[in-house]
Amino acid sequence: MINDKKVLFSGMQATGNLTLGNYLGALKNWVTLSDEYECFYSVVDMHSITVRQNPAELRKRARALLTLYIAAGLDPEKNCIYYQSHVSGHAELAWILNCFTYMGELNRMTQFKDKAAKHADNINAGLFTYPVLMAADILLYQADVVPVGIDQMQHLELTRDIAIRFNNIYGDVFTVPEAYIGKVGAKIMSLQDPAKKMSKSDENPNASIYLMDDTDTILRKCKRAVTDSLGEIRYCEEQPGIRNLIDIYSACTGKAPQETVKEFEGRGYGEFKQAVGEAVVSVLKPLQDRVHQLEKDKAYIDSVIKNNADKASYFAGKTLRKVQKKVGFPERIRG
Ligand code: ATP
Ligand code: LTN
Repeated sequence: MINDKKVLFSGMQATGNLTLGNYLGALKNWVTLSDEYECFYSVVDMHSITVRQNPAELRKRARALLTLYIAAGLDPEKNCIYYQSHVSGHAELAWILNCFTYMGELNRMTQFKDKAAKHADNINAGLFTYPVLMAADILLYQADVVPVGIDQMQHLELTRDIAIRFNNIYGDVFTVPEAYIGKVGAKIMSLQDPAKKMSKSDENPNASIYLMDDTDTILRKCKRAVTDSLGEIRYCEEQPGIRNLIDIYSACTGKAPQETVKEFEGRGYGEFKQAVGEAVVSVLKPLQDRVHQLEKDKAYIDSVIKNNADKASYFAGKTLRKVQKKVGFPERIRG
């Protein structure tokens, strides 16, 4: 608990351009949760280097992501928005937790298997221990809840196992975190293949709506979305393309899927796709305007980066010192 509130931790990697899926499935939920919890939202740049990055590009994307957190409505006075690499405690705790994690556990991680297959020329130890760094992120702040997509559940289960294992040896050191899976927009699918999730690493740019796409591009991508030949707007498994568009429209307008179905009863796909595009624009345009506004204020963003890194370091340091003592590291002599 911090300030009588439960603690929430989440993070995103600054790799690729963020999609509507990232916004509706993650960022938007974060904003809703930010009143109820004491929140830490990190730009997890240390995770990013598990695959090769262009340094200038990574720096640029990391700043853009941090700016986007604020533009999406996370108040940096209330939420700790910071770069993971600015708080050395993440790496320090990750090392200790590495010694409490088994090779067999890490070998079972499906994300590792996927990424190792994708980057066969660079299967580095960091990629293998990626979930341990993620566990360190979460446990360092004694987080109670962690909003994540379903794809990250396996990593969260591992985090819980590591925390419980550590607590069993040393007493109650870590809070054992729970996952929080949002309902609305939980899984936005690709516009070109509704069997696949919309993903920022998709090679086909028409498959995803990027958060910084302009109005014409958004409308065009929605118009070209793959649907079916049934010609009826229904929310069902047999029409995954239409179902996905209903999900997008509903998430953008705040309506329930059934309400959306009623609204478009008897109308054609062309008209519906246009409405979906407009609903997306009505959400993304103000977000983009805020991003551009914030980008102009370099000093403000710099102050957020500094102040929040200090705040995160303070809380991280508390846990880290406790853990170091428990495992038997000699106390530092100060003064
Ligand atoms: P990549 O393609 O690089 O794997 P990604 O687009 O899948 O990236 P992540 O960085 O893995 O995104 O995820 C960031 C957050 O956004 C996670 O909480 C994840 O669950 C959520 N998210 C990603 N894609 C979607 C989607 N299509 N629908 C809903 N939520 C999503
Ligand atoms: N692995 C996550 C990003 C991530 C994260 C975290 C999410 C790193 N550390 C801690 C929640 C909590 C991803 O790829 N989406």
